[in-house]
Amino acid sequence: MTDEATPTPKDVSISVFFPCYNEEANVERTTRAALKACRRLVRDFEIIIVNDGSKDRTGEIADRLAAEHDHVRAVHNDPNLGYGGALQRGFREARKDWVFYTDGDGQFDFEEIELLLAMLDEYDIISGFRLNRRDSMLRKINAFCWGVLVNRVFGMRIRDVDGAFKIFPRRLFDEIEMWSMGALIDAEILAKATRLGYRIGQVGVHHYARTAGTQTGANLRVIFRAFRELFRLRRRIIQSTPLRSSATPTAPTP
Ligand SMILES: Nc1nc2c(ncn2[C@@H]2O[C@H](COP(=O)(O)OP(=O)(O)OP(=O)(O)O)[C@@H](O)[C@H]2O)c(=O)[nH]1
Ligand SMILES: [Mg+2]
Repeated sequence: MTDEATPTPKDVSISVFFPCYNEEANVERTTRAALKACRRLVRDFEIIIVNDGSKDRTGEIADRLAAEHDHVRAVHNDPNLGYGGALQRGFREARKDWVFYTDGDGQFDFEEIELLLAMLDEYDIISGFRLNRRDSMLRKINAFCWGVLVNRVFGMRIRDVDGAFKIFPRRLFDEIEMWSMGALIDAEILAKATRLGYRIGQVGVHHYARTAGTQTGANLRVIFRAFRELFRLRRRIIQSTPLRSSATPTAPTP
């Protein structure tokens, strides 16, 4: 008898990656969660741990996990390149038809990739928005204002631009160059994809409190850098990225 709760793995090939900066307390758990979800959900996958110049044992643990599991690869930025530099590395390393990324600290549930996969027939990109953002009120207000600004600046309507739970067709990264080394990387990619005519679907996903490791994403240096980059980025994107009405769809994996 077939177990109805376990879907047949979907016929897609997917690279799953997550950036890790000083995540020695999380990287193993995150990798195991990614493996479990991918085995259940997709036919063909690779998992890429992007160790972003960590000063703790993250790199060593990532290399051990890669040696233990055929589907796992570890890549290392040395030195640390920042959040944008880490995402860029993951997107460039991806070899499968689709690329999914999330954070390496376990704040999202890999099993919810299923929600994104279910929308791939209709959209080119799926962007997850946090249903129950587990952050302080101040951080939520900052993020809301930042989101309104970014959407206005780039003419988009994305509910959670920085929600780290997105899937892209890999061919997008053959079409665009990525410049942002900081927190603006998500906005940059979505803005370029929008101009190039990629259809972006959105779905709510759950967000969990960080249970280990230290928070760095909200520090002031990161926020100031993002503001400075925003307006420079807008000028450069308008100059360099053509406006197209629709993108070529990703062919299903044979
Ligand atoms: N802050 C930061 N994170 C990086 C960097 N490179 C990779 N990362 C990873 O990017 C992900 C997001 O960073 P977080 O510090 O968790 O940001 P956040 O989720 O906004 O903040 P928290 O509430 O602390 O979890 C984590 O998996 C980090 O390990 C970097 O240079 N700086
Ligand atoms: Mg986090």
